[in-house]
Amino acid sequence: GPAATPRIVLFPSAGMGHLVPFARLAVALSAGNCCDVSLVTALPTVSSAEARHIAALFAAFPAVRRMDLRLAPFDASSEFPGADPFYVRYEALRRSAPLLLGPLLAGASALVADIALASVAVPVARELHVPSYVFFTASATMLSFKAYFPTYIDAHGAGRGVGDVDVPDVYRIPSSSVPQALHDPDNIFTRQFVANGRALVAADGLLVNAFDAMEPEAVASLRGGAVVPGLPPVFAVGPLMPVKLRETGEAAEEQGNHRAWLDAQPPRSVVYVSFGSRKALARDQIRELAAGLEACGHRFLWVVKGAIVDRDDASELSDMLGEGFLRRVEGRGLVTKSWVEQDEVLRHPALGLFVSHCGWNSVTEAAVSGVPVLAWPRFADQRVNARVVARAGLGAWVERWSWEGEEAVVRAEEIAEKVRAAMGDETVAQKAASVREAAARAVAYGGTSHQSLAEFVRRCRG
Ligand code: BUP
Repeated sequence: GPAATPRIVLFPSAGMGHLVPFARLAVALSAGNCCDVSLVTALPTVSSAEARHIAALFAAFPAVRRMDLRLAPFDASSEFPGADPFYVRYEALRRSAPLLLGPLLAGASALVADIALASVAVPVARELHVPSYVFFTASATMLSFKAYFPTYIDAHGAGRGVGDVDVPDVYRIPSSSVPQALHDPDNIFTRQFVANGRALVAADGLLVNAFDAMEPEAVASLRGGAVVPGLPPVFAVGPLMPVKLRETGEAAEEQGNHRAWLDAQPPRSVVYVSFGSRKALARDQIRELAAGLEACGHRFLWVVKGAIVDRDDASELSDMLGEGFLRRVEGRGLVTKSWVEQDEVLRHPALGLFVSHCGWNSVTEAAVSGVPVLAWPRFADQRVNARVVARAGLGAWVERWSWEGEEAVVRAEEIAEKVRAAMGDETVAQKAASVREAAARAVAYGGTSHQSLAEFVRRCRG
């Protein structure tokens, strides 16, 4: 009979690092591949950035169906005292998912669940006879680590701290690059991580926002069965393309200012500095970074974050940065606490370097734009991603610049020196440009990622 339109339900977890790639996938499937797409939105969102992004997405792409979930307040304070609010949200979603999924999946041809929900969503979808796919929003290398980690734990036991983890045919991840939380078996993140890792074999397929040419070992080893035997098909569909959304109100005004300022700067002259949407730098590190940017002599655009959840961030820029800083760098440096359209910033011709925490979305955006990265990973998967960046030639990683807490504050002089070196490095710029070309080939018609996405849609069609 005629090929039916696949009805695909996308179920993200929480945080911009997950919502952004899910929104891109929704648009790629809906506008790009004629699927009937629903996006589950759990309300209230943890951050206000998520609420704005959701509103802008549905306004721009009315064909994407909205499935709102009103979540009951979930008090995790006794069970997981002091836990990160985003991980607490994952837990709330995981506990509600068995009840919620039935109605959400009525008539669906496939579920695409966020990795943070995998161990709950995959078995429930199976019971409902709906094929389930897991979307991994980080690197293929990290996916290989996640898939392999339960095997490592079974062999070495949990609770003794985690040593180097030799992911078969991918790479030996040094203990120092293993996400910090995983050294503690009782951590909320560790429990979720191991359970979700075990669930991968039971899914009908895995989607990852990565592309073959950037992480050839990881993609090949996942597909070839070296990492874990019996994994389902792996669809490397990245880098998923940023979608143009219209900001409104104050955010739009701020963005107009950034754009106008960038337009006035010479080509490849600006250092863009951002550590993502998840964690603030320590106050003394913010001061050192300010001094480093001042000393490096280059123009810069710096997104400063003062708190984990944006709504809690009441700190004043001038207090964080120190007396007189903003005045001294006026004209040469732009510092903002508000959201910037990062993918647009990175594609601006004035951009010369991206000092980044290496959240995976940021890395994919740097790859799309060919802007070299100076990697400064801080937690979770970021050291693993930083190594991908360095190995792929997208940028440099100063391995000493590292986790918060374990490492002394990185001093201004060293920051200035490394920024100057990276800005003057023509080889780095050329290699980053070739990563951009490889990314463009992957997503172009007939490219590896284009084909992977088409194959995924074919399977959903049944
Ligand atoms: Br901050 C900020 N503007 O001002 P990552 C972030 N972003 O567009 P994270 C903006 O949010 P996880 C801003 O372009 C990227 O798409 C950025 O995701 C965008 O890091 C996304 O880079 C941030 O993966 O999330 O936020 O630390 O830890 O889940 O990777």
